[in-house]
Amino acid sequence: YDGSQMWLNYVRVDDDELREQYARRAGSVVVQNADANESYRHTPDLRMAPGSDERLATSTLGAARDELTRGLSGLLGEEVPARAVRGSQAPDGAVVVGTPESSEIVRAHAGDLSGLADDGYRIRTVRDGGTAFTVVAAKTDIGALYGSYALLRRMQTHESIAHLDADRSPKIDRRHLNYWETTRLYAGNDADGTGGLDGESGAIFNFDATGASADRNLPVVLDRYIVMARALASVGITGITINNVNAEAKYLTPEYVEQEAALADALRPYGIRLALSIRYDAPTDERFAPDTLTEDQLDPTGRPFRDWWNRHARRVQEAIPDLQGFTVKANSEGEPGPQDFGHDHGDGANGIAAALEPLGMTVDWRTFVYDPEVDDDRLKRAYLEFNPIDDEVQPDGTRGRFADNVFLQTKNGPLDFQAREPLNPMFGRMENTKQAMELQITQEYTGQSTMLDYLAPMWQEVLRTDTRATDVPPGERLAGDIVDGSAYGGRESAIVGVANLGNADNLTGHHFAQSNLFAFGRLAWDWEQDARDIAADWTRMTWSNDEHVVNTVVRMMMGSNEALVDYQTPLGVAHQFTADQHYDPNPSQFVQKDDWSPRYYNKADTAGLGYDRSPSGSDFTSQYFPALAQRYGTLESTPEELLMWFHHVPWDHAMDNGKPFWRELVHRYQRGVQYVTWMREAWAGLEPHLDARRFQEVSAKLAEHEADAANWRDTCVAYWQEFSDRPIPTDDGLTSASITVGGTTFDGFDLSQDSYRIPVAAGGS
Ligand code: BDP
Repeated sequence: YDGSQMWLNYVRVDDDELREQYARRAGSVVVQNADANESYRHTPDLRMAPGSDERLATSTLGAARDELTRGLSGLLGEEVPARAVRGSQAPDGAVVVGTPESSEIVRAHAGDLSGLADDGYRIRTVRDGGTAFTVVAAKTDIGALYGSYALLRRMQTHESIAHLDADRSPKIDRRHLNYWETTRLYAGNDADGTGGLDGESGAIFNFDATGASADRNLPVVLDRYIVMARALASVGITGITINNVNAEAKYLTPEYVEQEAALADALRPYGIRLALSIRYDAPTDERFAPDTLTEDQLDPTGRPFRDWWNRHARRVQEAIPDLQGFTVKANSEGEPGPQDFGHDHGDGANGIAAALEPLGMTVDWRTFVYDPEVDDDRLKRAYLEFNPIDDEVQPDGTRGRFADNVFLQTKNGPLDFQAREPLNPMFGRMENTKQAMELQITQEYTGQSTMLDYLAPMWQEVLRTDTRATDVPPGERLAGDIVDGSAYGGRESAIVGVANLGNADNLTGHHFAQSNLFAFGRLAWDWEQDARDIAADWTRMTWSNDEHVVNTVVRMMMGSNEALVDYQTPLGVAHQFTADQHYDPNPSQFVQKDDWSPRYYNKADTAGLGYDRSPSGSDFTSQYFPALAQRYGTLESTPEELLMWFHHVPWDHAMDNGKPFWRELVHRYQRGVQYVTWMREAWAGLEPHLDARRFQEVSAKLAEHEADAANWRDTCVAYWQEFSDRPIPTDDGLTSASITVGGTTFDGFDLSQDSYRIPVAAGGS
């Protein structure tokens, strides 16, 4: 098996008793009126590429029916039929899927669905006289599809389906992906230089405008689009912005829009809506001639700008009626924006929002801005620019200038997707504006497609961070409460993941990278779910239900991010990557400008290491609510994991365990590498239980991972030692692990202590 079905690989359940139970409750599929609703396609000649294994769904209920027959046939090891049934009587042992509108059986047997969210679902075992069957019911077709996947997941993970009664609704309304297809900047790691940002082997979508217009043979739909759509729907993803935030205007041209429309048609049955990243100054692009604006017409408060965007959004909407809207990166890393024309982000976002509002579309306006020319500390800029707009009193007395169809899209941490960051202070302190949290699924800074890093524990840590908002008791406003809108009375909410899809056979490059896409969807649906449970589900669905395999793989996954933190960014020293590549360590590097340089972040000197952001330093800490500001404000009260995010730590500073900082630091590097060694060994032991191809591919990655982790340790420790001027610590008597710095090998890590062998996070939680 090559991983190409991701976690939707339906293998026969080997436990006879369980399989028989499944056959009794899910032995046939009934989806009434599955094809009634066929307003799905706008491209008349849409078809799959020749030789495809996948097929185009005709409707959302049709997709549910097809997935269930396919999935159940695989799980039961025999053909499970879809049956046509009229009336409200379900056949014994069937799975019945639908809404009260589409299905008489659902109407008669599913009960009152009013407590469900529009895209929530109910799964229930129904007994009716002598028959028993399983109902998957929802208010909407897409809810019914989500419920179908949830039922399949239960069986893929070998749970009982004999007595089901579950209602599920998502906590976050919009669960969106951003896809960055142009990532050549990070050349170096992968053969083709995509740096793991789009999985491996290039971009997932194959837009080719020349081909399309030349012979009209395109657009065709590729198998991997459908696998992607099925996989994303199975975890409840609602949309995808298909092009990089560093946007190219070509995505708005008719040649591209024609193909985007075909893609949208193919994904629509799965509830996945497209959105586009746009360039703020696209109106001046000559591709749109003669309908172009001049520079001085880019004033976002003016008619020409707003009308232009309205016209062009309308044109795209004609081809893609359910277009979600636009994602905008403005005045960020050299992208054009309203500030180039004397306006702020509020005016800019509102200008585009006004153009989209009549079309029912939204703007996701990113807040990833920084400018070391004006700030001593790059982290401060976003809050300084966005908070006053959020706080501004409006003519009607309310606060906040951002329009209703604007979401500010803010990265989880204040820097840039490091393996560990404190929460971005924007969460909680932007009370009058809708805010989407942006997480990076693709492993740009977390080992790209070489390192095994299960990111869900980190996301969980972020979403469960207490903002310490002043108007509620501690523990009552976690970041997740803000992201899901509940902190603000159920305000419309969104979460965004930067996707890791590519055209590798398994779509993500590293087989384990699939778990991050899976976990993002699951946490986006309900951020209170546990990262460990999600890992267990994924492992069972993807690898095996063998308990030994599940335990080992889950354990590997659960400690993997902490291990990466240990050898890359221990105790809060962030961004030590070689510039423009973001994979290898380079702590001594200075490039081009301060804040692209590792040295800007580590501030290594003979006194210590780390960035002082306390009130006596850059005072970034004061952007948090007072209780958090206080906590991060002193060396003593800052959690050790974040120490160097907020302080320049003296080499001899006493850590919680009594050791001097220097010693603890080196131990962390070593611990991280040892964890990777352990993962490689643990994986090797699973060979008899796994299919050969995937086993080999992961083994090869783990070997590289181990070498690269050791390189991180050795490079960083060697550089820090130039400043600490202290020997590499050893613990007497107990050796077997060693660390090599600058060609010299040091023995002597105390391996008798579990905490050095495997990070604490790996065992219990
Ligand atoms: C950085 C990436 C860069 C992105 C930027 C962003 O290196 O390519 O464009 O984030 O989020 O991490 O805009």
